[in-house]
Amino acid sequence: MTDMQAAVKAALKAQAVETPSWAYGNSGTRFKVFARPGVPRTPWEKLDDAAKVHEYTGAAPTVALHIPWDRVDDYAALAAYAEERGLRLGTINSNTFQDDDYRLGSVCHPDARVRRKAVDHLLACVDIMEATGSRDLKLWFADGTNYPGQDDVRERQDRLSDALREVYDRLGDGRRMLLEYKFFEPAFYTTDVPDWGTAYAHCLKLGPRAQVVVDTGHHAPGTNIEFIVATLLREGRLGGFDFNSRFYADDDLMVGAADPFQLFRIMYEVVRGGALPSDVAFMLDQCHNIEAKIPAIIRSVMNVQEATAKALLVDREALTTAQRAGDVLGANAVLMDAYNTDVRPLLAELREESGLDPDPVAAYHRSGWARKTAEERVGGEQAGWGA
Ligand code: PSV
Ligand code: MN
Ligand code: MN
Repeated sequence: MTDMQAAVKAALKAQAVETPSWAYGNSGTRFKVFARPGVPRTPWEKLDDAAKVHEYTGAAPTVALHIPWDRVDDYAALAAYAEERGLRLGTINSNTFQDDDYRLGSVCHPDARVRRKAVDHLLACVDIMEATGSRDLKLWFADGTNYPGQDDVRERQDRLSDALREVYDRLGDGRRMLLEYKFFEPAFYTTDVPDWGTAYAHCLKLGPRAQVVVDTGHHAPGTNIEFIVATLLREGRLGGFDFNSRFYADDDLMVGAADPFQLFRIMYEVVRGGALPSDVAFMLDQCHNIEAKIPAIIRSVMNVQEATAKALLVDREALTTAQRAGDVLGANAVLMDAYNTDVRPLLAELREESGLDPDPVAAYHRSGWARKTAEERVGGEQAGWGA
């Protein structure tokens, strides 16, 4: 084994991908939600499924919660349950978008009563973090307007700023606030946190524990996401990723499925930016509408690993030499050589060295978990996006 291969393996061994609780539940489009036998009915059962993903990949030790989709009476008990399964509870995602009161927004709403209600929810999430031991609070706001003149867009920024300040000041020691942007939807004219620049400006004002989250599905077509990643890393403000794939808009398909080359370019900037390892959170934010959920999540973790492996294989010295010499094609060739490397044997070897099956998807299918859960999880209501 060359030094390079050993270094690549060590970096891959240390990489962890956080899976989202909601990806284990049913989801769909506004046209139809296709229910699947065996889908979890409770947050506890979602953790049972997440444990399978970690068991076969060895790379998914934490699970993000969405509040109130994952509301339980005792969050410390949920954390203990996760621990018994070799997991930890991860990022707490707030939800200020599924209440009638939020028709005109949440923390940016023109009515102070609604703003108070939204901020109180965020503060409740801060309390939950203390019970779960979560490091990160992830905020995404559906706030915005649909029509020119509907509200004062500058004043909405002031309201947002006040809300973020109150929540930031309540964060416990070592906790972080991750602010997620999205350029449209559900609002279509203005969105109150539409882009990394707006998120970054708020984070900068708040303090160092406020960081930007890049959801790969939240950009206009053609946006150079790796440039955003490079910039945020350079400024020390990249909190993490919500990984998924898009063909059109916020499709939430498996990461690395629509555009594996883009994922590689993003991971190259992560490696280049010295962020592997780092505090950057590598999270999935996906919904599996027509496919089996657990194998899709396993595949997604593998896709992140493959893109990372290729990024780590870039011959940085050769690249720098070509870049400094102005060798346009030579530099491009160095990058493409790494991208075109088949890293699957390397990852299979790595898994075997860690006592895992080299083929996590096949191992999961052989386990009989899908059949067992379909037989056992009968009665009750299956979890779904929004429940
Ligand atoms: C919004 O589109 C988003 O990406 C946010 O992260 C939400 O919390 C998540 O989707 C819900 O699926
Ligand atoms: Mn997201
Ligand atoms: Mn999204």
